[in-house]
Amino acid sequence: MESLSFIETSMEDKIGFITLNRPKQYNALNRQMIHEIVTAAEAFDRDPNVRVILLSGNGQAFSAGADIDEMAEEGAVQMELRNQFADWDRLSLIKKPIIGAVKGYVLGGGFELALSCDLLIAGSDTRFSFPEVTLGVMPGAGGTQRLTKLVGKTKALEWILTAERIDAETALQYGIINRITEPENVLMEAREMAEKIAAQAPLAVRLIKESVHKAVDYSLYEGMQYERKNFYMLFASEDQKEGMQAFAEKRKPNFRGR
Ligand code: CO8
Repeated sequence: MESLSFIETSMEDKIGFITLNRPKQYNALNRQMIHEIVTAAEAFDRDPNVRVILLSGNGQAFSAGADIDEMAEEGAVQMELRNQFADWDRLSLIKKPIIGAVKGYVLGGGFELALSCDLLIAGSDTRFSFPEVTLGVMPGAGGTQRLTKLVGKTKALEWILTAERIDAETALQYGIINRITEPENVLMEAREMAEKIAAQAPLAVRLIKESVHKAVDYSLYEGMQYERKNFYMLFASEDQKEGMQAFAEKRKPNFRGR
């Protein structure tokens, strides 16, 4: 396991683990920490031995959001000049699936980080919220956009305007998370899901992720065209031949990601 300043990383069974490691501050996200998360995710994205990325947090909470001490000193011009959210944009470009294993508080920027994952397993104790409005600001790393696209305008407005805490059951009901489990089992469940995905053909997984994400932004027609191109592209892969040959030979395929 590699320990950076604010995160830990490791790799096992084709899964790249990124663990937020600032438990005394409920994994509050400072700029350096976001940079480390994204840099680690990009390294796993490039590593052919990694097929899925699993993001979790040490301690009781996934993350209590942006580091308020750091944020309190910010100025509008300096954030613009720094291109404050460039790291977050890079996170959206990760091609491999990211599974978030969350528990406890998932607040503000922590909620936005969770919404940047492709799949979410949540502990039954999880509380999601956007408390920015109580601090005189608003979500800035995609919260108003991603939550609205996920649950619709009605609930997004209610939750972001009131800073109400959403429990795991409600999050499941609105499709924010995939599954609920006991908090102590969150990592294990996420890992089981990661293992299932890691066993599939990596190129297919990659293009499925890309195509489903396009469905959120594209018209149905554009999305169908995009899907079709990706479908055709998989027939240029060795794994397509291997997958179909293995089916005919009644054996398990040996996917190699090419
Ligand atoms: N930033 C900095 N420190 C924090 C944060 C935070 N977000 N959350 C908790 N901490 C620190 C506390 O200051 C405290 O430190 P210390 O022990 O040195 O005093 C320690 O963590 C423990 O916290 P509490 O004593 O408050 O513990 P409680 O169990 O009483 O309460 C809560 C836990 C409910 C999580 C509470 O700490 C809280 O409300 N935290 C703030 C939550 C919040 O408002 N988050 C949103 C921030 S705004 C935001 O995320 C904007 C996103 C913009 C883009 C994203 C950029 C990354």
